[in-house]
Amino acid sequence: MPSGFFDGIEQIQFEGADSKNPLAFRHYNPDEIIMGKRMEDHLRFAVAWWHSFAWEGGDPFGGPTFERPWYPQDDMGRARLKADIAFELFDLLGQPFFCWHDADIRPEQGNFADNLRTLEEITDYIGEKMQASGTKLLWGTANMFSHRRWMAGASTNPDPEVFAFAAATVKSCMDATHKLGGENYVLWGGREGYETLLNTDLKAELDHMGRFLNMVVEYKHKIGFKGTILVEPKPQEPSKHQYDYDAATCIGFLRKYGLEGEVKLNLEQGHAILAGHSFEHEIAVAAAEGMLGSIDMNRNDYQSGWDTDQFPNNTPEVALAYYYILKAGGFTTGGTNFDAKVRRQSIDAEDLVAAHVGGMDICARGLKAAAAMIDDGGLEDALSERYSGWSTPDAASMLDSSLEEISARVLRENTNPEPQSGRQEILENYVNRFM
Ligand code: XUL
Ligand code: CO
Repeated sequence: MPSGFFDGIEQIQFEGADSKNPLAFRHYNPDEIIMGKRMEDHLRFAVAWWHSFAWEGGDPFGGPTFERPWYPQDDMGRARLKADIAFELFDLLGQPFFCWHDADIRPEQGNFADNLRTLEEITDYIGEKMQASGTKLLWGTANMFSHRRWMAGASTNPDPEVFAFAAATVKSCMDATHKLGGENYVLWGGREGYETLLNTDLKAELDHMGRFLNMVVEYKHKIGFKGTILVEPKPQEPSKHQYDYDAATCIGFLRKYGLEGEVKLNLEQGHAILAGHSFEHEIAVAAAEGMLGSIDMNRNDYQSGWDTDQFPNNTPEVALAYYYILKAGGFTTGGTNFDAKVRRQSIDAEDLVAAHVGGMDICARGLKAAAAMIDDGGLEDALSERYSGWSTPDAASMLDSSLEEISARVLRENTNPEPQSGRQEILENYVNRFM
């Protein structure tokens, strides 16, 4: 028996670019073949349990605005109802995956034993629903930032008992993810950072975080979890300074603690913007190191400077992100998780559906534009042309020589390179042809 929450909303269909139906896909056509692969298998969409079902519509100036039948979220019966309604949304959208934090799916009981018991109970319940619907788990993660115990961090907390609580919590979430066949396990260090250096032993905290992540990898192998461990960079918010600042910082951290072959990155559009980067920059940095894992798709409000987690609605931005993902070979275990929430005034069930429909459509449109650019090859040709000087044997051998040898040659040949145009506007105009 359906809950009635989505009454009046039919399963979303692909109706093509000319459709005027606000609850239809105009571009997301799961079976359409793009570069030899089904669109659904390229994009690997996931719905985020936290934004769609756990967030109640509050902001710093006011409390909840949403009224949902599964509130208050402090009881197992309502946690099960929330799961029922989540799978009703999945059935309407037909996206292949979802993601959760432990605290999204089970009530917070205030102690570890009860949190573990309720997590195990809801894991089994969700497992049955997954069997019935075919929707899969892209990743699970632990919420180690909301409850007050985490206020000074989880693995970086000055109190070893909080480190221990974090270790136990992550173990329970990895077990649940493994049980549900999750394809990745994510760690986002929301409070793994600091508010003020005056009370922070930065080196000790980094060492604890490095050891913690090694324990996660050791446990992954111990239980035979075949998914990918992902860390998610973000420069600040909630901490003033977060250790996983951006992709480059995370890559340096992973190398320092010997994890470069074990852990990849989950990159989020809004976090890239907060770090002063474009999304495609973060994707390209991770891809260059073979560490591109998965993405959290959203956008920030560009005026506010906050992590507003809005649904994506800008095709050129999304297209460039997928361009660099396709160039890197596309997703393996990763996918496109909508780490995005409807606005505080969007209180209807229809808003929740429409937000995902629009987000999926924008991503599909971006993917098609990205694939068309790859197919056309214009950007790749321009790159080859720009770097063609490096394909000569003389240029290549320069990298194996020394400053003295190079300097002697520059003097001998009296070289004086002629500047070349970077052709930025021409390339930007080229990209716009595909939007
Ligand atoms: C917060 C954020 C998280 C992570 C998972 O900014 O992005 O939702 O994706 O903990
Ligand atoms: Co995220």
